[in-house]
Amino acid sequence: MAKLFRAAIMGPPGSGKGTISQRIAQSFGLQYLSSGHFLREGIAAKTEAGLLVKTYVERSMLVPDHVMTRLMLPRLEQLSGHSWLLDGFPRTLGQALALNNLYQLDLVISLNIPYETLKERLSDRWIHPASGRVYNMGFNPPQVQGKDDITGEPLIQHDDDKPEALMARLRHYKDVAKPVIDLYKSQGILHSFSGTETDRIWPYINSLLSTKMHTQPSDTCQAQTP
Ligand code: G5P
Ligand code: MG
Repeated sequence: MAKLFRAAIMGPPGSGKGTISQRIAQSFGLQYLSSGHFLREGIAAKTEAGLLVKTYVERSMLVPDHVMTRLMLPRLEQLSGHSWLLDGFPRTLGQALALNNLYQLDLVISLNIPYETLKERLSDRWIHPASGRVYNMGFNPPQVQGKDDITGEPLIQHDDDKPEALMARLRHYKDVAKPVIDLYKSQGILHSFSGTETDRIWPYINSLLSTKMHTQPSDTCQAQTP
């Protein structure tokens, strides 16, 4: 039986984690779990967990570690027997250590996208609040302007995607992510990708995954796009 493959993708808000994760899941058949999507589903369904995390997610603040791990780790247990990719979890050192106690990741992708690019992307971003579906007016516009493709309901823009709020979120991301990145670097599983376009980063990630999923876990060289 092929060895199970476990990966995570990290990056600031708007860096393309979701877009790239969907491509990885499609191309490599990994089960894909987005922490943000999972939380928004709970909020929309008004589950106990959804009510607990609502105020954090609506203000783009990190949900406390003990809540996050209590929600995410049982989900991973349900995926035992599958290869998986985590998008947006772990985000803090506490979460990374809790995950590390249960699973050894094979690979972590870290996206380094310039601030100006993130600002442009997020100010162009529209969301269908009930489902969490995300559109970008330039990159992946809805079929009908201002309307969700599936339900036809109106799309909204997030207050936290305004430039001042965004700058604070990005600074916070860097501070919190640094020890997580250092941990995965020390384990030899971190692969960083820099660039301004997802379509140009994707071939490097595609080729890395193709290699990694067909080699031994001890093969852990550092990858960087030019
Ligand atoms: P999320 O849902 O993880 P964020 O803010 O980290 O939210 P987000 O917004 O989901 O990240 P992304 O997934 O990195 O961004 O990027 P994306 O959605 O693929 O792309 C962003 C936009 O750019 C899209 O419109 C896309 O179409 C467009 N785009 C992509 N590539 C390109 C390109 O090349 N060119 C152009 N022009 N456009 C492009 O977390 C949400 C909240 O949940 C909580 C927190 O409250 C968080 O704020 N949360 C957690 N809290 C604690 N711990 C955790 N582990 C948590 N996880 C989530
Ligand atoms: Mg996302």
